[in-house]
Amino acid sequence: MSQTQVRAACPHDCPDTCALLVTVENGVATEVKGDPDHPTTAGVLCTKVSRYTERTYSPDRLLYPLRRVGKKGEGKFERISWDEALDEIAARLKPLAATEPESILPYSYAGTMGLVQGDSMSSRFFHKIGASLLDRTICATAGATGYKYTVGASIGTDIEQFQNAKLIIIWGGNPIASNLHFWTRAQEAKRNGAKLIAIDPYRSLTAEKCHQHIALLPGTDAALALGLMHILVRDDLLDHEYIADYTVGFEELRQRVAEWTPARVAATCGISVDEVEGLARDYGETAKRGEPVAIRMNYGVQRVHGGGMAVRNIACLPALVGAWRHAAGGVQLSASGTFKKNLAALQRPDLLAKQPRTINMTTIGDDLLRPASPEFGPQVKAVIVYNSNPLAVAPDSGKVQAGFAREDLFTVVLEHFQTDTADYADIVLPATTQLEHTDAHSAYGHLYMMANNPAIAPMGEAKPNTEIFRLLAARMGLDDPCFRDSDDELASVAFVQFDWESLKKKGWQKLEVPDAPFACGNFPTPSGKCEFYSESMKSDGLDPLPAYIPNYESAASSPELAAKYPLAMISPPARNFLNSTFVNVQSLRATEGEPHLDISPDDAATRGINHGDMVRIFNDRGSFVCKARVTPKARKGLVVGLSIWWKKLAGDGKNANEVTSQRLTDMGRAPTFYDTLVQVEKAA
Ligand SMILES: Nc1nc2c(c(=O)[nH]1)N[C@H]1C(S)=C(S)[C@@H](COP(=O)(O)OP(=O)(O)OC[C@H]3O[C@@H](n4cnc5c(=O)[nH]c(N)nc54)[C@H](O)[C@@H]3O)O[C@H]1N2
Ligand SMILES: Nc1nc2c(c(=O)[nH]1)N[C@H]1C(S)=C(S)[C@@H](COP(=O)(O)OP(=O)(O)OC[C@H]3O[C@@H](n4cnc5c(=O)[nH]c(N)nc54)[C@H](O)[C@@H]3O)O[C@H]1N2
Ligand code: SF4
Ligand SMILES: [Mo]
Repeated sequence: MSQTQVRAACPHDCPDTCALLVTVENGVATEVKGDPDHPTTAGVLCTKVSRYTERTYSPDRLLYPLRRVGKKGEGKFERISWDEALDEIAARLKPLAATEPESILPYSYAGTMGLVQGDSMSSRFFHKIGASLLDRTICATAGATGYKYTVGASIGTDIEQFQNAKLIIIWGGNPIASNLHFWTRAQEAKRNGAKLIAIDPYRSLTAEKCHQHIALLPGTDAALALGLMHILVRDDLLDHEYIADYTVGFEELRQRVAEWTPARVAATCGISVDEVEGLARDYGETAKRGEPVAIRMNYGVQRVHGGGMAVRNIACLPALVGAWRHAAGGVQLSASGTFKKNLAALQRPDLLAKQPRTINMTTIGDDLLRPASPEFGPQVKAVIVYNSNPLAVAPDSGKVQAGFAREDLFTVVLEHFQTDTADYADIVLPATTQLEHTDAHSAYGHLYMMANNPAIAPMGEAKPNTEIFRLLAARMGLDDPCFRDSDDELASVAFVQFDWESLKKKGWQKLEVPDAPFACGNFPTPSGKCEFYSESMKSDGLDPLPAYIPNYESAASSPELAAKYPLAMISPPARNFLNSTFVNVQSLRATEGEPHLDISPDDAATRGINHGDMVRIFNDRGSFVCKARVTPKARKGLVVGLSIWWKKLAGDGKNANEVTSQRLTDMGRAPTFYDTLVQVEKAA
């Protein structure tokens, strides 16, 4: 019997990007475990990925190309050969590429975060044919933009420092579910005497385990941060030297935050004045004592109208109190900007003959239904989906579904499984999983470059995304030599200055960066300082100072809508799923049970809803049905539907995105999933 251990990396859209060790016996992967030597993984994987072999060897894996034989959405397909599949796709795409290439749209996100199987050969292909560009906004661009205006780039506190902080604010994140290895560090900090505070409208698994939980109304974080700044200034809990040396706009900021009295903030956020005052004191006084204060901000704060501004306001806090002086102080939203990725070499934007239009993935519902027009350009006539499941994950799902149901739309889906989206495909192509292909990874929650070596041969006739686009390029007659690069050649240019051969052997390698990135300023902003006042925002038509932008949908900003739909709904990640990935893994779905809606005892009582009742959640965009859990975890006025369910695995074939909207954030053109008013009633 032959047994080997292969070094790999977790491909999922999770900040932790764990280092994996895959045990292979006689060509079969028998175990996937965490590398004990990798400092952040420390030998531990989440339940999802410790079951990765169950997913890879699932009897439901797509193993052959398929052609649709039923109606769109019905899920009836026949097996065809790769030659037939490629011929048919080329025959459909060629005339479009020759006449109006922008009618072809790639649709992809982060099914794999790999730099090779993500966007390398695929981008080259779409660039060469002149397809529409996709604005990949569905997750993080609001926050990334707000952070960039303030700090300069997605660079922050190293996860490997958080255990040394004396105060950790977990702001809009649920790390027990979505950033497990950060939670390990926070626990260590707690054992070392740190206080943990969660800021979250919902009593999440994480909020439950912190010393304090501040349950503000969704979308009011920007106001809370303004209130904290007000108190820090009022009580002189500031690091004047840091402010003078490494920030711009303090005087303007001081005037702005004067308006944000604790009483006004408390009323805006739906919390008590004591909570605002106490949080400011904890933060400012701990910093004043010279102890590290750290914020783990996460994406939960930025899925609302003013999400970019909320991130910007929070990102101002560490500079005010000089928290950046400490390696364990500051804030982390994403570490992705620390990596020097070589996207131009991977994706070759130089292959573009001219700049095509850009379509925002968040508004795919409307854009698939849009006719040709001078402003929009040609109607979308072909969509190639890979690494994404838009039918389940994109907002305003009724429209997304109607768009994909268009008989005249040609849809190709590259997938591991027959997802909701694959049901609408004309051609489905089987893709390899992380155990079956090569990749190079950066991360957004730690500072290691990672290598993924293939552990097993591709299942059935599955092929890596890269190979599929290589074959398609050949079928389309694209003969540029760049379409012949192997996955190893692609991986070897993934980063600026690194050695792929040695990374492959070692599995991971830490970036060489200072422990405390902004201890002495050096912010990558235009001024080189932390920008309380931002000229760039001003020239982009935004308020140059921290501000509060209320939700589109709230009692305060839209009272008429709130009269009809009085409950704010959020739909953050379920612990055992990863977006819509893993929903079809039986053991993980069994742990999650079935789709639920958490509703407060008060809101349930006024609606005659009992624990376990089936309820209908609705607004003008749509509705879905699931089981109510009456629980004080949801504050009054809030309902929570942990996500993202496959529609076809939910009782009524619908999920939370039936009611979310396609409206965009204040900056970054991102979705507003958590800016949604609904009504809830007992289902008939
Ligand atoms: N297990 C698991 N892990 C995941 C994922 C998954 O689906 N499952 N998804 C991955 C991806 S793609 C991402 S982007 C991250 C997302 O994970 P996080 O960055 O942690 O963000 P969210 O899950 O959107 O929300 C986290 C918390 O924010 C809260 N929240 C909602 N609205 C607000 C608000 O207005 N203000 C504040 N302060 N809090 C709010 C929610 O109640 C939730 O508890 O996790 C990644 N990790
Ligand atoms: N209501 C609501 N909606 C949300 C969110 C929310 O919190 N609430 N979160 C949003 C966020 S943060 C995000 S990031 C998006 C996530 O949206 P997506 O990035 O679309 O994530 P997934 O749903 O996990 O779908 C990824 C798909 O890629 C496939 N895949 C994985 N690896 C490969 C591969 O190598 N090749 C190919 N061809 N396919 C592969 C998987 O099988 C899976 O079906 O959803 C967003 N939607
Ligand atoms: S999903 Fe996240 S926690 Fe789980 S193995 Fe992958 S990187 Fe690690
Ligand atoms: Mo995300």
